Amino acid sequence: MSAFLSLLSVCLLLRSVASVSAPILRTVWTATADSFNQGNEPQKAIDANLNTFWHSQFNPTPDALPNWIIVDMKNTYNIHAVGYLPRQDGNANGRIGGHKIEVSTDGTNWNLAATGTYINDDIVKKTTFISRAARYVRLTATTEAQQAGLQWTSAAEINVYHEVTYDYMSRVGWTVSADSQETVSENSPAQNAIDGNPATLWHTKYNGGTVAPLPHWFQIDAGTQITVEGLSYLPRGAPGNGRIGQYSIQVSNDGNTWTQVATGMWVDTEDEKITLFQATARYFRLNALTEAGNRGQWTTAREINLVRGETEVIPAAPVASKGLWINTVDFPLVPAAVAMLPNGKVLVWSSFERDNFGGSNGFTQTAIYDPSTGESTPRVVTNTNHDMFCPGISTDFNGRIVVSGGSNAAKTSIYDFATNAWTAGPDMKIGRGYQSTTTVGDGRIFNIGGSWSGGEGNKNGEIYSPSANTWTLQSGALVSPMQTQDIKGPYRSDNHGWLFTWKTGTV
Ligand SMILES: [Ca+2]
Ligand SMILES: [Ca+2]
Repeated sequence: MSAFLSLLSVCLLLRSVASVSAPILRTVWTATADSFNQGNEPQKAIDANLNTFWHSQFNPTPDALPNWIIVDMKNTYNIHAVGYLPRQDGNANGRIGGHKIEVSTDGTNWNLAATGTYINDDIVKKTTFISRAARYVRLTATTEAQQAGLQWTSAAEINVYHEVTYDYMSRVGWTVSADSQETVSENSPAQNAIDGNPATLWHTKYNGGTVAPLPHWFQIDAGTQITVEGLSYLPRGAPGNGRIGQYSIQVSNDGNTWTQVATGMWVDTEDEKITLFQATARYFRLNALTEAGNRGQWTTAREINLVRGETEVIPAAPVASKGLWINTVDFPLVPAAVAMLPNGKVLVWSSFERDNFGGSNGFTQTAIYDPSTGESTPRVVTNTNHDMFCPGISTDFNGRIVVSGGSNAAKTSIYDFATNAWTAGPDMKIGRGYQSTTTVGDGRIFNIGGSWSGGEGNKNGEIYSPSANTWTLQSGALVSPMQTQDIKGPYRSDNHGWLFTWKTGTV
C-alpha cells in the first residue's frame, strides 16, 4: 500500500508545474533607442531573430556613449532578470561593456536595478535582480566592451524574465525519436528525456570515438494534435556536456512539413529553460544548433516537456525594517578572490579563466571594481607568471596587496593601487594554497599552512618583509599544533586558519 501511495505521489509530481525564470513573450513589445543606424532599428533587438541587431548610429559619425535602448512590454510584470545577446555576425563592434539596467512602470520615473560590466564576447548575458514591477526596461551602455573610447552599441536580442508556473502537458501516448542516441557506452536513448526521471539523460552518440556532429534534433510525436504554449528543457548538471546553446523549435502536422516557431540561445546552466510559442500541432522538434559551453558536439537532455497555462508568480513583499537587497552587479569574471584597496575600489580575480580553474597556468583574470559606478575594468595579469586562484592575501603597510601561492603555489604577486601596477615578488620558501596569512605588528606578512597546493604537509611558517622583499622561514612556527583532525589529512587540516595579529610580534 505504501509503495502504491509513493508511486501515486510520483505520478502527481510529474503532472504538477514548472516554476521557472521565463522570458516574457515579446509579440506586442515596442523598442526605442537614443539613436540607430538605418537597417539596425531598435525593433531588431526584440524580433526573435539572432541575425538582426539594433546598432546605435555609426554613419556618418558614431553617436557618443552613453547609448540606450528601452523596451515597452505593454503590460506590467514582476520582472527579475534581463538578457542581452550581443550581435552574432562575428563582428565585435558595439558589444556592451559597462552598463546599467533601469526599470519603470510609467516610462518616466526610472529605478536602478543593476550595474556592471559584460565581458568582451558574444555569449548571452543574463542579469538577475530582486523582482520588481515594471512595464519598461532601459539598458544603457556606458562603455564598449572591446576597448575604452569606442562609441558603438549593438544588441541582437534583449529579453526580460519573470517567474512563472506552467502546467506540464501529459506525455501519455507520446513517441519520441532523435537523430542520434548513445546506448552502448551508456544507456541514454531519447526515451530518457520523457521518463520523468531527472537522473536519466538522452545523450547523442559518442561510443567508439565517433562523436555524432551537431546539429542534433529531438522529436515528439504527441499522437494527436495538441495546443501548447511552450517547450521546457531541463539540461544536465555538472559537468554540463551537451547542454544546448543555440536552438530552434519546429512544429508539424504530418512529420514532413515543418514550421519554425521559436529560436534562441540558452544560458549554460543546469536550470530548467522554457521557451514560449503558441502552436497547435502533432509533431514538435527541438533542434540543437550549438553546445552551450562549446565543450563538444554532443547534445543531452534530462527532461523535455511541453507546457501551457502560464501564471506569473507574485513575490512576497519584503518585511519592513528587516533589510532589503537592492541592486545587483554584473562582474566580468567570477570574483573568487577580493581585496579592498585604500582608494575605495575593489580588486577581484578568478583564475586563469574567468569562470573556471585548475592547473598552474601562470596568469590570472582580474578586474578593478569601482563602487561609485558599479562597473569593473578587466585586466589579464601575465607579468608575474602567477595563477592566483586560492592564494593567501594580505595588505602591507603601504596599502599594497600581497598575493602569495594558490594555483602557482610558490609565486608572489604584488598590486600597488598608487601606480596601478602588478610586480612579481620573490617565491615563497614553501609552496602553498588556501594558506593562512596575516600582516603582523611590524608590517611583515606571516604565512602558515596551505596544503591545498604545492605538496602536502609540513607547511611551517614563513614571513615576508616588504622592505627587504624577502621570504624567510620561521623554523619555530610549526604548522602541526594548528592542524585539525580532518579526515582528509594535511590536504584539508592546515587550510583556512583565521589568524589575528597580537602584541609584541605575536599572532
Ligand atoms: Ca534580433
Ligand atoms: Ca530523464
